[in-house]
Amino acid sequence: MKLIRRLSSLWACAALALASPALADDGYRLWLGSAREQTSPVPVELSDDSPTLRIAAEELRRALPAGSRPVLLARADDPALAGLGIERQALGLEGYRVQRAMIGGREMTLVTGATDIAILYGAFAVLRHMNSGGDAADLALISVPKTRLRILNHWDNLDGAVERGYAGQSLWDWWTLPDFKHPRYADYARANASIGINGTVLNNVNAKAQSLTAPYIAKAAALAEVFRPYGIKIYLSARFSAPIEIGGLKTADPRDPAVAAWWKAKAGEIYRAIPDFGGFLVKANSEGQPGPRDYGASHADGANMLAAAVKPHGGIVMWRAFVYADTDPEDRAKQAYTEFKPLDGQFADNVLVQVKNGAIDFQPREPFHPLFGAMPKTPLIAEFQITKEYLGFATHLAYLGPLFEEVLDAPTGVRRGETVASVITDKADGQALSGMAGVANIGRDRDWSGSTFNQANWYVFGRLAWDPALSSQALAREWAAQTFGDDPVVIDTVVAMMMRSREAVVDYTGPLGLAHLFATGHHYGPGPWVSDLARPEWNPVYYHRADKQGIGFDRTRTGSNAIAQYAPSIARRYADPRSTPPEELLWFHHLPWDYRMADGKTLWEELVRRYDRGVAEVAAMREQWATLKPRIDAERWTKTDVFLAVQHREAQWWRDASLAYWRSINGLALPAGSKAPEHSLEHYKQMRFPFAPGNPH
Ligand code: GCV
Repeated sequence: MKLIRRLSSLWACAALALASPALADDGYRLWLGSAREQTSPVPVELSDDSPTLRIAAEELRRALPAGSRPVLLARADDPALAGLGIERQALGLEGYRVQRAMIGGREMTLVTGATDIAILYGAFAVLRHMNSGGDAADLALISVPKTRLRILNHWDNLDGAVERGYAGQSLWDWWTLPDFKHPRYADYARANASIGINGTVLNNVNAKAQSLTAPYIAKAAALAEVFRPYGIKIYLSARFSAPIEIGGLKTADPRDPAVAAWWKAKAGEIYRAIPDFGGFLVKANSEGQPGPRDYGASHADGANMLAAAVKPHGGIVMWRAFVYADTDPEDRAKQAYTEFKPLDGQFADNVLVQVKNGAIDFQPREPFHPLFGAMPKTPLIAEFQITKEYLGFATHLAYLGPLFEEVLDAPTGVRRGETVASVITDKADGQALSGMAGVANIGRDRDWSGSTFNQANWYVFGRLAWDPALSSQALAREWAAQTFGDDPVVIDTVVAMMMRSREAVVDYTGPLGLAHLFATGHHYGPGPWVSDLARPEWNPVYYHRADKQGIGFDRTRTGSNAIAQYAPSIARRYADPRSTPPEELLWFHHLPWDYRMADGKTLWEELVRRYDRGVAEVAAMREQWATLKPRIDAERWTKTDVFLAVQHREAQWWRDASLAYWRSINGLALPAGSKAPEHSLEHYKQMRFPFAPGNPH
């Protein structure tokens, strides 16, 4: 009996070893599964020939298990499909349908859509289905994207550095382009197409005018050629003063006809090289960037002038609403709304206003931006940050699905049933443009995103941009299964870790609605004490306003009254600390340290409890990950294990430094059971990180 048990446990170990990848996995393949060694690949037929359909066929041949039904890839208007009742209109240009069908007397799996790209999306949907536990025998998939534009924003500089990038140098090797098209460019496009991303802005919004010169247009055109069969359009960030810097003009005033003519000619030049160029993204009059306000013109004047230049070619302009000025004493959280809301209705029909998810800057938690719902006559595109500028760079594990979902699901209160998601998705009656943009977390690191779990943030962004109604938890499962294989223990454990991870970061960096407490420049470690920077709103003390009596930013009527920028029902909720969700409490209220929370604890006790909870969550993640050691390849397991140890140490650092500082202000003792910070406040204040990655210099 003993021997049998021993043999069966040996067998179990061997089976586990076989089931888990024997070879190291460097993460390059992302969520796309490894190709099967196919001795007799499933027949995949094309009703027509095109580079895109060939890619779709190749993906299916590589991945479908032998013995699956033959597949037909056919456009929805193909006569062979007549009689199948496919509603072409309902699929739009990018929607796909996958079903079992009798075609020419044979039972086949049909993958169809109005365009080749839709069919490619359908092919990837089949793979997703199969690799996340779906059944090949019963394929019936249908999906139509809810947004038109699903775009990555690369903050990549021409010298190869990536602003707020933590995964190595820029993917684009500008030096060897346009001659050498590195194979990773196609792999990047493939990964994006697999999750429905259909556009990419190649260069940083803090743009150099040179990106619009002939040599760089040729380089962008080479990338566009690689991306085209994958349905990915190229966009460029445009520097508003380019007519002066590379055009020899004396002004960039959008109302000057010579300036408009220069942009028109420039657009013509770009479209001759890239006929399907998507258009421009612009950061204007923000953080030192030039813009129309330099000439007394409005953001609408600037955007419309550029929009007129690309309009004849079918291009668009994404004009960022991320503006705030050091000359403006108004609460920074209010400035974008104050500037843009009055411009509603003044933008050309090929302009979208690009609005960050919150009114400050990609904090681990921010209430949704009040511009959502406030500009009904203007298409808005929501901007999220996939790269973790404020959530521990590449090393900390923070799955951003719940953050994206929380914002997308937020009711605006403006119209019945309206949410942020419904503002930025296609409307039955309305604007032709809609979309989601994500600041990419992709670089030249072998695993693309600096860590395995960061790949999940790229993945969830694409999937939610396709359909914001998808659940972040379901997407975590989908990603985990495709990334780590079908072991249910791995999937359950990984998903549990992911779903709590973002809240853990909130807890150890800025609980209860505190925000922007980061050290200067690099935004990595804590710096709640910082008060010496030139602009008031660059200093953490501006945001937390802590003094002996209390803490928090009063954004009610007695303070900056930022709450008045929300619809009345939302403003009413935020007006009273009792009805403000605890997670957003100190974003909206300045409260005494002994303010009583709903459960009777003081604010101070609750704050400390949350810092401790954040550190404990990371400790728990480490323990959970440790249990997976025998089930995951050594390379990915070890990297995550080491990163979790770093995160644990740094969560403790965040908690200790923050509490040391708060105590220096309020003089309060720590609640019973809570450990004193390891070092003095001075110690934390002295810490420096001169070479932290991603920091613009
Ligand atoms: C590209 C924040 C970041 C900057 C970034 C800016 C923006 O301020 O720290 O690096 O600049 O947002 O979104 O324009």
